[in-house]
Formats: sequence, C-alpha cells, structure tokens
Amino acid sequence: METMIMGFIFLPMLLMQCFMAALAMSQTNLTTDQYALLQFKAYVTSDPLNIMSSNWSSSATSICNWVGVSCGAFHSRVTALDLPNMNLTGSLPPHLGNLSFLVSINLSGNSFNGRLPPELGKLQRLKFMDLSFNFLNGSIPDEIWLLSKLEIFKLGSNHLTGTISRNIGSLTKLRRIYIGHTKIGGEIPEEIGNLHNLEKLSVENASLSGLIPPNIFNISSLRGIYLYTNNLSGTLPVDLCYHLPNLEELDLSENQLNGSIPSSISRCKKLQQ
Ligand SMILES: *[C@@H]1O[C@H](CO)[C@@H](O)[C@H](O)[C@H]1NC(C)=O
Ligand SMILES: *[C@@H]1O[C@H](CO)[C@@H](O)[C@H](O)[C@H]1NC(C)=O
Ligand SMILES: *[C@@H]1O[C@H](CO)[C@@H](O)[C@H](O)[C@H]1NC(C)=O
Ligand SMILES: *[C@@H]1O[C@H](CO)[C@@H](O)[C@H](O)[C@H]1NC(C)=O
Ligand SMILES: *[C@@H]1O[C@H](CO)[C@@H](O)[C@H](O)[C@H]1NC(C)=O
Ligand SMILES: *[C@@H]1O[C@H](CO)[C@@H](O)[C@H](O)[C@H]1NC(C)=O
Ligand SMILES: *[C@@H]1O[C@H](CO)[C@@H](O)[C@H](O)[C@H]1NC(C)=O
Ligand SMILES: *[C@@H]1O[C@H](CO)[C@@H](O)[C@H](O)[C@H]1NC(C)=O
Ligand SMILES: *[C@@H]1O[C@H](CO)[C@@H](O)[C@H](O)[C@H]1NC(C)=O
Ligand SMILES: CC(=O)N[C@H]1CO[C@H](CO)[C@@H](O)[C@@H]1O
Repeated sequence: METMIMGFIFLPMLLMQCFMAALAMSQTNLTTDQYALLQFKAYVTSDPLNIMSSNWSSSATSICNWVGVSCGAFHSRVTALDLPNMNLTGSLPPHLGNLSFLVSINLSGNSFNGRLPPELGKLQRLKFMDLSFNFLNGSIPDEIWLLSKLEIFKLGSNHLTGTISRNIGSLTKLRRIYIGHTKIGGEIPEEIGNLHNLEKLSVENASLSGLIPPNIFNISSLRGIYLYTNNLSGTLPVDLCYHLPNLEELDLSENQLNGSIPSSISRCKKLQQ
C-alpha cells in the first residue's frame, strides 16, 4: 500500500521532471536553432526581394513563423529551411549543421557560392537536400555521403568538383540523385549498386570517366538514367535490360562508349526515350 502511494506521488513527479527536462532541452536547442538561422541570415549578402529583412529577426515572433522555416508540431525544433528561387546571394555558414532536427533544406535556384560546409554532415535526420542551381564550388564533403536518411539529393547545376564517394553505397534510401551539370569527375563507384530504391540517377554533363558499373543496370526501381556528356567508356552489358522493368528514359549520349546496342534493349518495356 505504501509503495503504491509512493508510486502515485513519485511517478507524476518523475514524469513532470522528465517533461521539464525535455522542455528545457528543446528550449536550449531552439536557441541553437535561432542562432543558426541568424547566422544563415548574416551570411546572406543580397536579398533583393526582402524575404528575410522583414520577419527574420530575433525580436519578431518565434523562428517557426519566419518565412521559409517550418518546425515540428511537438518539439518545436526547425524541421525545414525552404527558400528556393528567392534571389538570395551569399554563402552557407557551418552553423546550419546545428539544426539537428532538420528534415528538408531547399535553397535551389538562388546564387549561393563558396563551399558546402562539412557540418551539413551532422544533419542525421535530413531526407531532402536541394541546393541545385547555385554557384557552390569545392568538392562535396565526405560526411554528406553518410546522411543515411537522404531520399532526394540534388546538388546539380553548381560549380562543384571532386568525385562521387564510395560512401554513396550507404545512402540506401535514395530515390533521386541529381549532381549533373557540375565538374564532378572520376569513376562511378560500384557501391552505387546498393541503392535499391533509386528511381532517377542524373550525373549528366559532368567529368565522369571509366566504365559504367554494370550493377547499375540491376537496380530495378530505376525510371531514368542520365549520364550523357561525360567521358565514360567501355561496352554496354548484353543483359542491359534484364532487370529494368521500370526504365522510361536512358540517355548515355556524348560519351566514349563502343560496341553495339544490346538486343536486350527490347526488354525495357517502359522505355520512351
Ligand atoms: C513573414 O513574412 C511572410 C512573407 O512576407 C508573411 O507571409 C508572414 O506572415 C510573415 N510572418 C510574420 C510572423 O510576420
Ligand atoms: C525545391 O524547390 C523547387 C522550387 O519550388 C522545387 O521545384 C523542388 O522540387 C524542391 N526540391 C525538393 C527536393 O523538394
Ligand atoms: C530575381 O531573379 C530572377 C531570375 O533570376 C530575375 O529575373 C529577377 O530580375 C530577379 N529579381 C530581383 C529583384 O533581383
Ligand atoms: C553551432 O555551430 C557552430 C559552427 O559549426 C559552432 O561554432 C557553435 O558553437 C555551435 N553550437 C551552438 C550551440 O550554436
Ligand atoms: C569558390 O567560390 C568563392 C566565392 O565565390 C571563391 O572565393 C573561391 O575562390 C572559390 N574556390 C574555388 C576553389 O574555386
Ligand atoms: C554543360 O554545362 C555547361 C556549364 O557547366 C553548359 O555551358 C553546357 O551547355 C552544358 N551542356 C549540356 C549538353 O547540357
Ligand atoms: C544482376 O542480377 C543478376 C540476377 O540477380 C545476377 O545474376 C547478376 O550477377 C547481377 N549483375 C551484377 C553486375 O551485379
Ligand atoms: C576522355 O578519356 C580518354 C581516355 O579514355 C582521354 O584520352 C581523354 O583525354 C578524356 N577526355 C576528357 C575531356 O577528359
Ligand atoms: C572498346 O574499346 C576498348 C578500348 O577502349 C577496346 O579494348 C575494346 O575492344 C572495344 N570494344 C569494342 C566492342 O569495340
Ligand atoms: C545541436 C545541439 O545544440 N544539441 C544540443 C541540444 O541540447 C542538448 C541538451 O542541452 C545538448 O546536449 C545537445 O548538444
């Protein structure tokens, strides 16, 4: 009986303490999120549409009401930073890596330049990364190839250099990768064959060389393969279309491929282009 009463008293107290601790933690980190966003704003050098000047300020309401920012319903941490096509110029601060609840970042179609901060590799919850159509340079930091929750990964149409990391094999949730229209070179790592959910592979108009790993053609989820305008060599496998029931578009033009087009091409039943 005593134990039960103690339980009745202490259990709610314990829960309350946990709740307070959770609240404190979320508030601490909300401050971290705010600081990260203010740093992001500080790194923006031109905002001709005045997207951020009006309500991206610490004196205004919660950061969750800032244009382009979304927060989680329960924990009120920043889950999305989406400001595509906003004519923003600037670079990306390392502090973005502190937005530890971020699921989506979409800054495509702006004029961001400079390097991708390696700290983005800390965003372990990130599913959607779209920084395409900017002026980012340097190579893709190693850590970014380890963001295992990534589903959509778009860094194409930038001035990026470097190679595709073998760690790409750990991005098993990837559905779309777009890193074309860059200067990314080297060979396509065969680890890409691990990506069993991949629907679109776009590394066109880059500087790829070497052979196309044949296991790419075993990824049956693929709907589009775009590797045109590179320096890929070798011969296409005879069983090219044995495992590609969903392939709609295949563009390997403007490379150094030789040999004949495999007759198995007729087994890609959905091929349109
Ligand atoms: C912030 O700006 C956007 C766009 O101008 C507006 O829709 C939104 O209501 C503003 N939010 C606050 C809290 O002022
Ligand atoms: C990013 O925003 C652009 C413009 O609205 C949109 O076309 C694109 O699909 C978005 N990217 C992602 C990954 O949702
Ligand atoms: C915003 O960008 C678009 C497309 O790049 C351009 O046509 C437009 O003039 C820009 N607007 C401002 C205010 O800079
Ligand atoms: C956030 O990130 C920056 C740069 O990566 C770092 O200097 C800072 O201490 C981090 N932590 C907080 C709580 O803002
Ligand atoms: C990357 O861009 C920045 C800013 O435009 C520039 O200062 C830097 O020299 C560039 N780095 C490389 C390696 O091109
Ligand atoms: C390839 O990209 C360059 C810019 O990097 C562009 O000028 C050229 O038109 C592109 N070529 C194709 C075939 O898309
Ligand atoms: C593709 O899959 C088939 C059947 O599962 C297998 O026999 C073949 O070795 C695979 N090819 C590659 C290059 O992984
Ligand atoms: C393409 O690869 C060949 C060797 O396969 C090499 O001789 C040539 O210089 C490369 N071209 C470019 C533009 O990288
Ligand atoms: C393709 O080119 C390579 C050299 O790059 C050569 O070894 C091979 O025999 C060629 N294959 C065909 C079918 O022409
Ligand atoms: C990214 C970040 O700042 N995370 C912190 C969230 O709050 C807890 C508790 O205060 C810290 O341990 C984390 O480092």
